Amino acid sequence: MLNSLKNFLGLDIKASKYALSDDPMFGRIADAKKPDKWVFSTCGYCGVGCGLYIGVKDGKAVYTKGNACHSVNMGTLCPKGLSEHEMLTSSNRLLSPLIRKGETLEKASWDEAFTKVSETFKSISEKYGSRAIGVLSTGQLLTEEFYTLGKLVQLGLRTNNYDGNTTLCMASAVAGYKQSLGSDGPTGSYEDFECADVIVLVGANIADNHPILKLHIAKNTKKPKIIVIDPRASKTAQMADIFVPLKPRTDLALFNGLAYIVLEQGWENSEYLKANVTGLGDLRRHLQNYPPQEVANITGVDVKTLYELARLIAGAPAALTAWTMGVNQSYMGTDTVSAIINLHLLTGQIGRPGASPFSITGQCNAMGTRESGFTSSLPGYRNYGDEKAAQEYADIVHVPLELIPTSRGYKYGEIIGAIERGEIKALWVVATNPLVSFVDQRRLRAALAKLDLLVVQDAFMSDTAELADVVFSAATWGEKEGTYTNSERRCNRANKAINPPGEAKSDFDIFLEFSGYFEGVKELIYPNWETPADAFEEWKRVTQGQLCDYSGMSYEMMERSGGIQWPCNEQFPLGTPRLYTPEIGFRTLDGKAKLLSLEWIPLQEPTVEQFPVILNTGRTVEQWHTRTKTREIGILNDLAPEAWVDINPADAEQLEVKSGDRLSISSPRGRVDNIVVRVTQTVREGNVFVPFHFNTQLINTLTPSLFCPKSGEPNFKQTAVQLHSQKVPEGIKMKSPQISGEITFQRTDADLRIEEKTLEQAVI
Ligand SMILES: Nc1nc2c(c(=O)[nH]1)N[C@H]1C(S)=C(S)[C@@H](COP(=O)(O)OP(=O)(O)OC[C@H]3O[C@@H](n4cnc5c(=O)[nH]c(N)nc54)[C@H](O)[C@@H]3O)O[C@H]1N2
Ligand SMILES: Nc1nc2c(c(=O)[nH]1)N[C@H]1C(S)=C(S)[C@@H](COP(=O)(O)OP(=O)(O)OC[C@H]3O[C@@H](n4cnc5c(=O)[nH]c(N)nc54)[C@H](O)[C@@H]3O)O[C@H]1N2
Ligand code: SF4
Ligand SMILES: [Mo]
Repeated sequence: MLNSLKNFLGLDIKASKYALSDDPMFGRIADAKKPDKWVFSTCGYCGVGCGLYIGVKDGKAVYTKGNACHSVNMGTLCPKGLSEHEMLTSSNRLLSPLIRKGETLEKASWDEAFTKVSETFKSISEKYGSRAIGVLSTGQLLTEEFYTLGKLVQLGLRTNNYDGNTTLCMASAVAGYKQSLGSDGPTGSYEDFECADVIVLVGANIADNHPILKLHIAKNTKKPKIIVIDPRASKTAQMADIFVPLKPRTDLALFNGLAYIVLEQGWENSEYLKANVTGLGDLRRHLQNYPPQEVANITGVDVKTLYELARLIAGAPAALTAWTMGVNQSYMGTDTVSAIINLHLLTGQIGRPGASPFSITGQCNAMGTRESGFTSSLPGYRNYGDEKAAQEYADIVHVPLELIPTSRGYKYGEIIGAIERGEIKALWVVATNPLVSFVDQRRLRAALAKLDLLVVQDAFMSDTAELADVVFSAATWGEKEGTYTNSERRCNRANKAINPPGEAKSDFDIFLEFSGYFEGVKELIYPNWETPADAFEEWKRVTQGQLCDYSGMSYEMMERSGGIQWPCNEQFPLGTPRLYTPEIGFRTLDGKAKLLSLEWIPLQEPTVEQFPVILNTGRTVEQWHTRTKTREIGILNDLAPEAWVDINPADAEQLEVKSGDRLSISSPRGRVDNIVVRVTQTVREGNVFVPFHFNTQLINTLTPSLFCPKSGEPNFKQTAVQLHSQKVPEGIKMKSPQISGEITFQRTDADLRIEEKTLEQAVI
């Protein structure tokens, strides 16, 4: 409550020309904005899953306020959460369906839009087969909507060429968990940040991207050792006790090296290994290829630090490793995830408070689509090709077994390839904006131009919607209801606070109504469904007995307790903080976790004379992805209105640029101009960092079509590029390669401990 009041104070001062009075729930509020009611909900941006209230006045959302009683955020919100209601009234909202007439998109009725799309889907199916329809979705719908969409695509439209932006994001974590532990599912809980003795953050810049997680670290009374592994001295690196600025894309070798040292020193947990894992002998042999000096050469992390890291992780009563995109977005993302899990298995750092290999989820409901979405697995973490599982699912939902797909269709990148080849003729894009977020934009744009039909379902006029033949106008967060599941498997309520604008409909209603345009489909897959609650009730039955068991949950219980962590069932009626405890076994056939022998591979697009610099891409706290939601919100956009390039002083000097100048960046795939220079020690020589949010400086023009073969996740984080100064007409180019020079990361604040370290030369 104190936090709530503090937050409001800021707003009150700003609005001081208005009269103030007490709100029974939240204290002093300007009368002009004083809500008539507060609606319980959950943040719709990132996977932290903060609990909040939406303040509604005269049918409009006027406030967003952290829920002080919520275990995830304890009353606080980051700037995006605090201003979330503002995006609802953005000028770029879609108010009705649209159909393309020549060059322009014109307003249409829902019946016209549904008829046009269903007729085209049917004729394409008849002519080329149903798999000529592709669907791309997201991690930002409600679970009830994901489940409804999955059934429509797989059982109604009968195409398995269905994937989502989660393949740009969490797919490597999913595939890594599966190959090591037998199932997807983040193993830990936020409370592990509160009780771990060692916290390792790998390729995870939580200070910008999951800011509220820092509160859980702050609650840790053990003064945990914080280790940050990132080639860039991110804001998160500033809070590290040990900052490990490894060379880009060498994490797998680093974790293999740490595993080597653990075994060499006898620091493994033999008792745990004997009872719980297979593959130790093979791993021991395989790791002989990763002795410390070799790993130091690959990673640029010195041998002494390697021993120190291994000792800290193995010796800690409880160690937590949390990772995000620096690990997942890689051509060896899946195996890097498994290398992290290997180390945790070897040291028995799993299944206990504070001990976990823990992926932090990106989007608000990426978990919901992983579990229910029907893309990388059958609903409820059932595997494709498992006949028993398919039969079980068919029986629960009363459909013939023949309808259940026996294999996964194309992954995101493969869908684009199939469009290029003319194999996929129609694409339905739901709540994702590939024309900013996917790699190799020129290639993507050319592929999309080949489609017979592009349908985009969005709440805003996105870059992709602008290109569509038909647009379905969707409601968004605050205008519809259902559940989100966050990084720690906590399922929470997101309630409807206001009506959608114009004729926009909830995604749930769109799927239900659209299914009625295909004969017999609605009756078969949505028997008597009317509201999202109907989908949730079926979802509970579908998950009963599965690892992601929702059967013991209810909406009412979620609101009362601020969300519930699955599995929640008769055995765990209040939910479960962590997986793979003595009560929850591994989901492999023999019930044991697998130690895997994993090979590090050098950069797949190495720097060359023409492209001597490594481009790293990522995020900033103020913006959300492709900015459809954040670009009109003053407190966010004013702080980060355009892209910038972080460049090391030595490189800046060579290019003769200073902060505030403009650069162009080129790669073998294209060129991006007009990027503001920020000279900084946070990036190493030969490396630059650019946020990917901005269509004005579309950085994914440069990124390669290079994917993890197991997960299909793109390698967004390393692109070989050339920098061109825009100060002189011809431009000055970077010379190649940079051989000498050392980078020193500076202390930025007396209170923040960051090790002053010298780095090995950056260019690989
Ligand atoms: N403000 C804001 N918050 C967000 C989002 C947003 O758009 N805006 N998006 C949400 C989503 S969907 C996601 S997926 C998360 C992403 O959250 P993060 O993964 O934290 O975000 P990124 O900035 O993409 O990348 C994280 C870090 O990986 C580092 N990195 C690059 N290459 C390597 C490498 O080879 N090894 C290692 N160890 N690290 C490397 C980068 O330098 C960067 O600091 O954020 C979520 N939260
Ligand atoms: N270079 C580079 N590229 C990256 C990344 C990177 O680190 N570097 N990160 C990747 C990652 S991790 C991710 S997750 C992706 C994100 O990439 P995208 O998914 O393309 O990004 P968003 O802007 O979140 O797109 C979501 C879309 O859904 C719409 N929307 C919002 N709410 C609703 C709703 O309720 N219903 C409907 N129908 N639509 C809605 C929004 O307006 C927006 O157009 O970007 C990836 N691209
Ligand atoms: S940390 Fe994530 S969930 Fe929490 S308020 Fe910020 S964006 Fe929303
Ligand atoms: Mo993501």
